[in-house]
Amino acid sequence: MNDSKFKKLDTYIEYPQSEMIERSAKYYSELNRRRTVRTFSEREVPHEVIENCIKAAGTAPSGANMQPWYFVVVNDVDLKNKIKTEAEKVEKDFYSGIASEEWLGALKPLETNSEKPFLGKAPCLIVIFERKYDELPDGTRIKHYYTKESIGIATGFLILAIHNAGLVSLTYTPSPMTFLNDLLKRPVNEKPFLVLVVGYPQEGTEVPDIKRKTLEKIAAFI
Ligand code: IYR
Repeated sequence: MNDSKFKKLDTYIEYPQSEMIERSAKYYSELNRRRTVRTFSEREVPHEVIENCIKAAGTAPSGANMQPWYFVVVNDVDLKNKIKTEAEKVEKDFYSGIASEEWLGALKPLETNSEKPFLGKAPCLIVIFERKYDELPDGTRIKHYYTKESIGIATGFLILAIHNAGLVSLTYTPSPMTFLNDLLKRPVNEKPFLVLVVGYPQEGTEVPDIKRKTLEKIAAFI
């Protein structure tokens, strides 16, 4: 039996070259105004927007199309505060011992520390889990491939979807993150990948005055 089913590619749109150039320039400019923020307003975000953004993330390409991701959206205030408490515990260890002087030096311009008020304040935390394998009801394991690459791409899609919707986000990675399995009751085949903090920026939010590397520094055309 041949179970490989193909259908016609009926979603592709070709643009005239001039339009391609204009669209690519506009898209760059749109992405270039995105900034990661660390101070959030408490204002609620529409649930439907978050659903749409996660659907957008779920369109990412993945190894063998295994779609090895799971998104847990945390709006519950108690749960957010529990995440904050546990995250601040691991951050205290990080800032007061685990992190090398070199690492702390690299973080200095960002002015981060072990306190993470945004985890309690932002309306929405999207905890992204990497699913190492799927399990059928009979216990058979379905192996996933290139899970890190796949989930990284999906997370990128999510960040851009959030930006496109007019919200801001923070890619937050406490280490270790295993407390998220316990708090969110996720199974052992899921590994926390990243916490995407989502919401509106707090009024008067400031961001570090950083520069992006130039094209010459990030690409070669040979
Ligand atoms: N998780 C810590 C440290 C940290 C690490 C990196 I790499 C950053 O880009 C920012 C922070 C914290 O969030 O403070």
